Amino acid sequence: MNTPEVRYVTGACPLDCPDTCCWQVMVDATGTARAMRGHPDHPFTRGVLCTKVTHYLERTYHPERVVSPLKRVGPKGSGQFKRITWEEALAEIGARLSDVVERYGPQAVLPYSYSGTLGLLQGESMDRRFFHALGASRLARTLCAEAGWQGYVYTIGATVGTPPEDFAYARLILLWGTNTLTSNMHLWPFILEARRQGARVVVIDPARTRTARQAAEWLPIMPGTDAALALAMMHVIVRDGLWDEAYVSRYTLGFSHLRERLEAWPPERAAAITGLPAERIETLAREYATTRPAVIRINYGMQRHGGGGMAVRAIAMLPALVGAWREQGGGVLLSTSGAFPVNRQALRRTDLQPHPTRLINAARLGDALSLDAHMRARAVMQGDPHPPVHALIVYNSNPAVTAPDQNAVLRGLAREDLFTVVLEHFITDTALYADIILPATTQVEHWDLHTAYGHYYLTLNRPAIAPVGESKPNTEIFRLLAQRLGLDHPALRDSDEDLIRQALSVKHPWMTGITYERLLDEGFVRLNLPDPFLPFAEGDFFTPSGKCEFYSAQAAHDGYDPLPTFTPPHETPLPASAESSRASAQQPLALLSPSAHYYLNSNFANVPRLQRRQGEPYLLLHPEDAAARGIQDGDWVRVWNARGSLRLRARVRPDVRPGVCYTPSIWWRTQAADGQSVNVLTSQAEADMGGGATYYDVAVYVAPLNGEESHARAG
Ligand SMILES: Nc1nc2c(c(=O)[nH]1)N[C@H]1C(S)=C(S)[C@@H](COP(=O)(O)OP(=O)(O)OC[C@H]3O[C@@H](n4cnc5c(=O)[nH]c(N)nc54)[C@H](O)[C@@H]3O)O[C@H]1N2
Ligand SMILES: Nc1nc2c(c(=O)[nH]1)N[C@H]1C(S)=C(S)[C@@H](COP(=O)(O)OP(=O)(O)OC[C@H]3O[C@@H](n4cnc5c(=O)[nH]c(N)nc54)[C@H](O)[C@@H]3O)O[C@H]1N2
Ligand code: SF4
Ligand SMILES: [Mo]
Repeated sequence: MNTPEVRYVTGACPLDCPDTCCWQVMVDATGTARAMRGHPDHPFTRGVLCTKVTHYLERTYHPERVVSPLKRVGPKGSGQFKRITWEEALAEIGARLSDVVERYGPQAVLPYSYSGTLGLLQGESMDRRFFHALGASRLARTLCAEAGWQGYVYTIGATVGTPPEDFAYARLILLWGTNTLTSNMHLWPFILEARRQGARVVVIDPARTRTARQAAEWLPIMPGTDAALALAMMHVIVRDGLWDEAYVSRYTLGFSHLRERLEAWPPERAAAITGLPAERIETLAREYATTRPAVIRINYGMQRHGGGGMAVRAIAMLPALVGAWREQGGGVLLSTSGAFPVNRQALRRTDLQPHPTRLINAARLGDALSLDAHMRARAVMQGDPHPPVHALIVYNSNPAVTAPDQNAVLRGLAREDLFTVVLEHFITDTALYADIILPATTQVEHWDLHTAYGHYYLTLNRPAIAPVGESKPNTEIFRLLAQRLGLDHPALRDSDEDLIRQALSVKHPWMTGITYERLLDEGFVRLNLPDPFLPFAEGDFFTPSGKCEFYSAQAAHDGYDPLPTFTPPHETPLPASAESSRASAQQPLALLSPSAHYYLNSNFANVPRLQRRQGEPYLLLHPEDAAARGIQDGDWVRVWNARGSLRLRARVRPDVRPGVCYTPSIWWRTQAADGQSVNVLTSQAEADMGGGATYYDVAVYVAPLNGEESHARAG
């Protein structure tokens, strides 16, 4: 394929997506990247990239790309910056950070990063070392997955699940709170293969997503109630003797306790909570217990609720109860991330901390940036609310639009006494508040190493082109900052190649034979797992007992119910009140703001081609809810609660269950006529486990834009 004019460079898609595609970048003789394609030999990518990333180079070569350091010259948020040199930028950051450290102590410095890249190097190596050596506050990265991760771990022990390729063998597939065609599209061919062999696909989602439209059946569950459904399914399975006695007795813990608990969960009870008919819960349970192999795909969307951790904990029990783990193509998949035994400690070097510093919850950035100690205390998970945050360093994240309770976040970012540095590709809504913006490289310009959370391959990302403008990789920027601040530990000077080798330096059977040299040669490598990989066919769970834990002593120790239970959502009005919402415009609706098809969180929202594909932001409403509020399809509506207010165009369709409204996310604030984006409505409240964010557990009021004054402005 390679001609002298054109070469193909292998890399990895860095985005926060379960598919972690292996890509090839076509580079011409001038060193310019021309096109992207999926690696044809990668067994999960199979030669295809999603529409978004096919146009990744339109981000790299975007006319608005930040190509040099910038210094703010107007008020925060005004967007007035002037170009400065790297030397000037580093000198200023060095002086300002040293001043903050001297006056308030190093914990007044808060690093804030999230999932702009999932690369081990650019996301969790030299950055962490720098902040650890400085003694800065630590960040609990809780925006996406924390609650469900914890719930899954109580039951299974680690985030390991059914290999995605094995979905092809399943005969029943429950897509439970996941929009596969949008957020995990490379799983779809395996689902189609299963369907050709007669598999039935059932989608459990409050919205009739593009995935639900392709399924045999859509079960429009009320958000935040999945644990009740799982408990009732288990009730039916046990009541009707459909459980796998041999599997349960050998490989699970606490069945007798579970059985007792399930007595309280007849389908009628779950029906009242979930809004699904009791008969359908019965038949679903029986279908699930009697179809082999049966697989469940849950993803992280469904756990961004007050009870999200418990919901995942309960669902993750189902395959053990019916023995689904025995078969290839049976089981459950939340994430595969727990299977990668890479040496994260070697990358992050927590040992460089002078002492364990305080831990701040990313989902409470608004509170964390407050000068009010009581508010700040809510954000501090470990340690002291003092001192306030006086310096904020943001990279791989755009919290001005992605973090919950946006107005609280913006109040913090607008503090003139807060010194803010943002490492970015663009002047995002967050970078608008920076004192200094540093130009970061994109994935085609730097090295990285990638695990995955939707398959079992490691991928090496090679730079395909030279850095655009004066941009530098995050790793290099933190090396330079360490130098500037006089931090002289040798670990702060390791090269990117050193970092890759350190990440791979681990003795584990699943890593046997996986070396840097082999990755350079092959681009991607499957973990050294058995083939086929049936992780729990014979028990071997990663829990303390080695069994699937229906009863978890660890959960009890951590202050949770040791058995599965239903933890109600914080705000989502449950069906009883949703009924009345149909009668009264005064009643709140549950708001969901899941993944937009052509954006990835807030990435690509500034790429014109993808903006055109995605269209305008809108609010999907059920016709009954729209009628009760006098809203017609196409009307402008106001959506509000005590935290904020937003204008959206109504789309009235029976594609969402009554009592729920739905807006894909995330647009930038600066793109909206009213300067507002969806997270003005979401809350900083935490899920039941792990301090996880609760983006989809939100009550809102909706009214036609002109008639709004006639409605009570309830809080
Ligand atoms: N195109 C695209 N792909 C993406 C992303 C993107 O923004 N755009 N985001 C990426 C990221 S960061 C992540 S974490 C993953 C997330 O992957 P997913 O979890 O699959 O995606 P979400 O859109 O968050 O949520 C999936 C579905 O959950 C439903 N849902 C919400 N609450 C509940 C509930 O309580 N119960 C049930 N049963 N369903 C519920 C929503 O209606 C939505 O259709 O996707 C990744 N992929
Ligand atoms: N309402 C609502 N809010 C949500 C969600 C939702 O579904 N609804 N989803 C939530 C979820 S699942 C997640 S994961 C979070 C994501 O939250 P964020 O991680 O804040 O979201 P992104 O939009 O991906 O922003 C990443 C930024 O990192 C930058 N970036 C990318 N690569 C690099 C790099 O190599 N170096 C540097 N310096 N910068 C880089 C990108 O330009 C981008 O601006 O958002 C959450 N917010
Ligand atoms: S966003 Fe997901 S589907 Fe698209 S290229 Fe990246 S990993 Fe693949
Ligand atoms: Mo995410």
